[in-house]
Amino acid sequence: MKFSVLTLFPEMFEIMKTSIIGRAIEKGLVNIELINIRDFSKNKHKKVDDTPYGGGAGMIMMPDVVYDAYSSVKTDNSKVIYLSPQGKTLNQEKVKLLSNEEHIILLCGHYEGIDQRVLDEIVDEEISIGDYVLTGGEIPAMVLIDSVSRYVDGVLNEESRKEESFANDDLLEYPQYTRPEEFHGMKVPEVLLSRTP
Ligand code: 4G1
Repeated sequence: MKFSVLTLFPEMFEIMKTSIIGRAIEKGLVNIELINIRDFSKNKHKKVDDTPYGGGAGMIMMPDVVYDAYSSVKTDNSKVIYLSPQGKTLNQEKVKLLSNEEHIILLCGHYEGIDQRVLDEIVDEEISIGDYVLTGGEIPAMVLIDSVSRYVDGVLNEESRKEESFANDDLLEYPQYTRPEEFHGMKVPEVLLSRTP
């Protein structure tokens, strides 16, 4: 499964090379292509944003720069997702559906957002990770990549997969314990002691 991330801060995604997703990348199961939107600025100062028509605070990302970044990665079977607080909130059902996509292009906003015209032209779907204010769409993009990649064949070990259909999918799990049998005076429930570790 391939993700192409359009962002002003590609370095933020280095963290994805660690842990389970990192291993999936090494195995070639997941491919994360990072596109720095700033590379598509035609301006000599590499400007990517401008003041909003109608006034107001902050800056808006310019449509042409975003469009050119998009054009550099789009194929005939790409799905373009704009991470946005206005989108429908991501849930596990949506995560599963997205795992069937071949190529997902993730557009990350910064400042006060992106010029509406380029969004109208290129975005297939707007998705939010929740109702709070963030400084950019990068962390939401990583949340989506992490949650969707778990469903790509071979990313999780067999154990986690089997457990998944019973426990995680219901988002209902029992409290978990490991050694020691007693911690700060609290014991592992008696019923669990006859079973591993
Ligand atoms: C108005 C939160 C603006 C934020 C109302 C969840 C938040 C992307 C998300 C904002 C963002 C509320 C998300 C806000 C996000 C452009 C740059 C939008 C960052 C931006 C409740 C800033 N899930 N936020 N605006 O946070 O991108 O996906």
